[in-house]
Amino acid sequence: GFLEKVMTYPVFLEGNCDTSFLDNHPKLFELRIKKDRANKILNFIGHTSVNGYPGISASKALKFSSLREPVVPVIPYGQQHPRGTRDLLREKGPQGLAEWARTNKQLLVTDTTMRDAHQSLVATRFRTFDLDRIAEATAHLGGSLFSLEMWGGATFDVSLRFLREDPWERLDRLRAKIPNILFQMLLRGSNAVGYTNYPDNVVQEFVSKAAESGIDLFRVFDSLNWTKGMQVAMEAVRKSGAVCEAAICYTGDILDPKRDKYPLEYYVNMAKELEKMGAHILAIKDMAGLIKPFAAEKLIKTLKNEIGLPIHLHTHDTSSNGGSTLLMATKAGCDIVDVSLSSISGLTAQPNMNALLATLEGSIWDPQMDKAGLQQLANYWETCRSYYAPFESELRSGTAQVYEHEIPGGQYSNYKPQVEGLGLGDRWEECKGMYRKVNDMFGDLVKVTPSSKIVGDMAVFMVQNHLQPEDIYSRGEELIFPQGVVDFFKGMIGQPYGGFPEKLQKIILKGEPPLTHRPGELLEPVDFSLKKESLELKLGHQVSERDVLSAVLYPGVFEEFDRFRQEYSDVSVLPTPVFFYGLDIGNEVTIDIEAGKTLIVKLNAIGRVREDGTRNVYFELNGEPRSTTIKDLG
Ligand code: 3PY
Ligand code: ZN
Repeated sequence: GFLEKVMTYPVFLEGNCDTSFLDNHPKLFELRIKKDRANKILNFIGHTSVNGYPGISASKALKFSSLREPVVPVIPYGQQHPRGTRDLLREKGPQGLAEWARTNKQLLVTDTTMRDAHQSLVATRFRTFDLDRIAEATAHLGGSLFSLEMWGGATFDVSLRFLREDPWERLDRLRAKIPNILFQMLLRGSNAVGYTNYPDNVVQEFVSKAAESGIDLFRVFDSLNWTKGMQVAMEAVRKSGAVCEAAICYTGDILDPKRDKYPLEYYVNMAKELEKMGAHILAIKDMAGLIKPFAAEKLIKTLKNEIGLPIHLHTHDTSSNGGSTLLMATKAGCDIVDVSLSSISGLTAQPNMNALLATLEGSIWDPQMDKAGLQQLANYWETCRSYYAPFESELRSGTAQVYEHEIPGGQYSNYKPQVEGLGLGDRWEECKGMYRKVNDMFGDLVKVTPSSKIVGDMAVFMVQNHLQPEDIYSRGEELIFPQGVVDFFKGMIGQPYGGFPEKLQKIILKGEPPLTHRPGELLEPVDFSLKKESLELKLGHQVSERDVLSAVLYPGVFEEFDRFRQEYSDVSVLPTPVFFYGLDIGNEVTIDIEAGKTLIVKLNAIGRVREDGTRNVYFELNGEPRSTTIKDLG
């Protein structure tokens, strides 16, 4: 029974059981629910088989039977994990690790396959199922990676809202299988993993829980490069004992004298400030892939002379110049670079890891990694990527047009469907052009989540309403602007470098006074215990402290996720092909709902629609007939 379960629970046995023990391990309460777990899963499969998956149109949906199983590299049973950077962090601490990275001659490599690369190619849709299955092999074959970026950015939002899985559980599952490599996340400063400023204590609590749950390195940025918006997060990271990597977002072109708002000195000054603020590592976050190869060389060389921190370069390959950029940066003394496994690289994602390693072979920078092993990992992802085809953008090759529109890689794969969803698909070129016009109108901004989303929303609004910049100035008073745009001009995500364009600010705020303080100073702190009580009351069951954080960060979204989980149980156990596309008659799938408990599900028939819009779906579950009734939404 319950007691026995508690007494044999690993965390309990380790003695980590103060009063929050039961709150933090809701798995102990799962006994009751387990019985109808299979029914819930069948309901979900029936529903998806009949209605498809929300957000995937019937014309884009794939067939379960056309998708292959990936080959998971076999790691000999009992083989020890290679010693990795996480062991080094434990031994040396964040400062010592940073010093090691700075003085180490070989180039260090971060793999973004599990976060930014899929955010940028397939709108962050990679599921825990596919990540989990390759985790063990990644720990072994990628054992000499500097870090794995596997959390943060849009993963939180997309997991809860779209994939209906708990991002914290993803972290737990990967952490359990990858104990040796640093886990890195992207943190949007005061916007945490959301799109708006949160109260300071929310950012602090989030960082503390994320570190406790296994994040070793936080890349902190502010979407306007406003260092005041990074301070609370950076201090929280340092306090947690994790590595504090502070990022400068790169925009414009330091080699173009006409783009003089962000010259070389701008970046040097900000780097010095971040060093003073306590960064262990400095990141250059080139979210749109705008840093050209010679610019990277110049910037890295200068920064290496001006500051004493190791430098971590992040870029996107949208132009297809990414490989050249990384090579020039490496020659200039860059310490760490972001790349992704070949099959999930290029285009709006990171440059190709396997190709970069081949380039460096035999040079003084050669990280001497397991190339054959990394190829196996790439092969695994090549198969998995096919499951996510409906989320691919139609970009087929690199494009120098990115130097014009400046759309971040992580936004591109969302912006395109956003534009299509509004019926503006045939005006895509116009939308990209308007994005740049809005940027210039807003005073040439750093564009990265959430400032990039504001520019995108304004551009779409203008295209939709057939407006040009001059119309905004002449008839702005009568227009109702998107709320995000109004909030931005109010100062709700901070202050842009060089200030707001005043005339436009007056028009958009319609006389309301803007904020000049840091929003976090004005936002009421969240009372977490009160929030926990009200959430439990609302949901009718116990929640963990991590659930409370999810609910605070994503109000409404978390509650809906929870309702979904009550109705269908934990769907992260489903293989991706059945999760997105359901089954056709005669298809069979094997589902491990937990260790030692397997469901073999075969779809036998789908009944006719009845008067009330429902249908019966007939399955075979582990050889026994089962049926379920679902609502036909078509
Ligand atoms: C994010 O904030 O999600 C990003 O990837 C920014 O580049
Ligand atoms: Zn990025």
